[in-house]
Parts: sequence; C-alpha cells; structure tokens
Amino acid sequence: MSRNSELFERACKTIPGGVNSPVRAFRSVGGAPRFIERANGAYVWDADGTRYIDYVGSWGPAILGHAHPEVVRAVQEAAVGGLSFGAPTEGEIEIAEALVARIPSIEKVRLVSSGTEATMSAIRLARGATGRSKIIKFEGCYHGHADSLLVKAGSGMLTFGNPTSAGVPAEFIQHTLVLDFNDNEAVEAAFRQHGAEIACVIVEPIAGNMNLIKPQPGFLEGLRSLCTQHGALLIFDEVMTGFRAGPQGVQGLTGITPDLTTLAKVIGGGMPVGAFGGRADVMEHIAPLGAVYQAGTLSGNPVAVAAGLVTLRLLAEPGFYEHLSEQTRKLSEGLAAAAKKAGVAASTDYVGGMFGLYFAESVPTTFAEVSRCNVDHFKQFFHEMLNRGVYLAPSAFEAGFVSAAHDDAIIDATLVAAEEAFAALK
Ligand code: KE4
Repeated sequence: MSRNSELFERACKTIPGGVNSPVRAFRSVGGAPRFIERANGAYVWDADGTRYIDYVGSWGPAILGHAHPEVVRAVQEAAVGGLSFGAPTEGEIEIAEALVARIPSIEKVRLVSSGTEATMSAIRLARGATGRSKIIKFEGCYHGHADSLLVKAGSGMLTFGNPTSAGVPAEFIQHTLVLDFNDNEAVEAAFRQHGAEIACVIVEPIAGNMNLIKPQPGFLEGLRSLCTQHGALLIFDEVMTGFRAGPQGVQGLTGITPDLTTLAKVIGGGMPVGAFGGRADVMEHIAPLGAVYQAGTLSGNPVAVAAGLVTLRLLAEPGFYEHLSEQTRKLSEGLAAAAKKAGVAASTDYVGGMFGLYFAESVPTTFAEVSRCNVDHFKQFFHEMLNRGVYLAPSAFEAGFVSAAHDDAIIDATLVAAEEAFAALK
C-alpha cells in the first residue's frame, strides 16, 4: 500500500473524511488524496516521494510559487519575535496601507483569518449599515461556509451535488436570494420585487468555484447600477481573484467599483490572512467604531502578516503580472490545442494567473452550462495527468492556478502530459 493510502486510512480514523476541507478528499474524482510532504516553486512532493507540477497552489495563495525564500525568511524572522500578541502591531498598519494603496475602492480595511470570515463579516456589515436583511448571491458562486451563504454554493458543495448544506435552518437562509450568474434580468426582477429590503449583492466578479466563469458584458455593470439605484451595497468577493486575476483584482480589470471587497488567499501568501474593506462610511459601522460587531483572536497575526507583506511587495515588481498572464495563456491555449489534436471536446479560458478547463465544446458562461460539462472525462483526465506527475484541482468545478515559478519548461512538460492524457480518454 502506498504511504498516501496508509496516511489516508489513518487520517479517516480521527478526521471526518480524512481531510480538513472536503474538496481535498478526492471524493469527486476517486482514489486516495495525495498527502503533500513538501513543496517548492511549481512543485509538490507527496508522501511516496512523487513529484507533481502543482496547479492547485493551495487554491490560490501560492502565486509566487511554493516556499519562496523571501517569504519563508520573513515568516522565520517574525516567528522568533513571538507568534501572536492579541494586540495591534505595526505590520497590520503596513498591510492595511498596502491594500488601501493598491485597491482604490478600499478606503478602510479590517483583517481576519480566512475568506469565510471576510465574507461573513462583510454580509453582517452590509446588513448593519443598511438596516436591511435580504442578500443576493449567485448559484455556483462560493463565498465560504457561513450559514447564510451556504445556499447552492459552488466549490466543494457543488462537487458533492448538495447545493444546500445540512445544519442550516431555513430561517437562516430565508433572506438569501440565489440567482443565476450572468442573468441581469433575474437581478432586475429581484430588485423590482425586494429592492427596499436588499442589503447587498455578493458576487465573485469572475467566478472560480464553478470552474472559471467570466461575467458577460453588462453583468457586473448591471449589478453596480441596480445596487446604486436601490441603496444596496455591491460586494465583490475577490478572495480568489484579488491579486490573482490582476494587480487590482477584477475591479482593476473592469473599472467597476464595489462598495465592499473581500480578500484572502494571495494576501497571506499561504498563511491565514483574510480581509474585508471598502467605503469608509460603510466600514465605520464596524466595532469598536460602530454597532456591527466583528472580532478575531488571530486577526492580523504578525507571522501571517509578515508573509502577506512580502508577497504583496514581490507582486508589485515590474512585469510580474505580464509574465504570469503569459504563462497562463501558454498553458490555456496549449491545453485547448492538445484536446483538439486528440479529438476531445474540451475548451479553456484564463485570466491573469487562473485558468479553466471545461470538457465541453465551448467555454461555459452560466452555471447550467458548466453543469453540462463531461465530468466523467474530467475524472479520467485528472487521473491520467496525476499519473504523469501533474496535480490538477481534484474537482471539475474548480479553477486552476499558475504561479510565477511555472516557467516554459514546466508548461511544456504539462502539455506533453496533456496530449497523452487526452489521447487516453475513453
Ligand atoms: P476560505 O474560508 O476557504 O479561506 O475562503 C472561502 C472562499 C471565499 N470566497 C471565495 C471566492 C473562495 O474561492 C473561497 C474558498 N475557495 C475554495 C477553493 N475554491 C477553498 C478550497 C477549500 O474549500 O478547501
């Protein structure tokens, strides 16, 4: 038995499903998850010592490549000064100033320790600031596992085909309206019916939890104008796209300004950092200034902030995003060409350092379309690639991630494996 299987069997004795986050369990692709022992640059090594080219990148944070020496050094230096104080530190000011400087819509920002905390807090803030209860989200978009958002969520939820989580009382989600991504008419109708009750619209401005699905022209613009018209707040959940889709996330690519933004993943560089921020007049409703309570023992943790600060500094180096996007383009176009050569119905898309691979003739634009992709082909392809040393996201409903460490040789090696993997599909 491989060490991965041994470890998985042992893990299942004490950890539900053997994992600390469901999507890691390989339940939607089958087989035993790979227990990662170490990572460096574009590579991870599993418990059997097998090396893989990594396109999960810890689900987004590893944008520099794993174990970047300057990030590791910053963590080591911060750690020797103490791991956590439960008191303010200068580092928290520095990262807040960096986020405010980099993302124009963020005038004030609060740090938390995960994307879920960021979105949960942003929703509570929107409700507190507007005095309204209803929220709009979109099917297939995943915003973490806060109760009011676990309604037809994407990511792991979608993978399990269980669009609504057990344990969430109907009362907790009665105010959550779930609409179709890219359906402006549905949003207009919802505002016509509930406009004065809607506190906010929360959206992944480029969806990455039902695979990568881009907004159609006019979709985000429509959300912005409807929120403005009805006094609702527009929340861009950029936990995944922030500093990943581009240097200012999707709001920087589209010029559409949300009232609040949620961030995590990249801003911690692999350590637990999340954040929510936006208009100062809205953020000032947050305790201790205002009446909307929010707190966290490890919020702004000095070691995590040290990793985030160095990561953000390195991302700001000239040409970083041009290089990252170019590598992702090569991968995306190469995968499409390899599928075509093998006569497999597959398409790809990408933005910045993230990409989508769909087993469908054309790139999906809605949750319904992405749900019709050939998941069986994906499962086969996933394992054909894994057996060739390429580690893709273990779910047909996840985006893939490229790092600055994915050089031409690594992309080329990936595409050689892909040609063989596509050819092997039945
Ligand atoms: P976390 O609580 O997992 O840090 O963030 C939740 C979250 C919020 N918003 C968006 C847009 C997200 O993508 C996420 C988390 N993303 C998934 C991957 N698709 C995390 C992977 C996992 O659940 O293990």
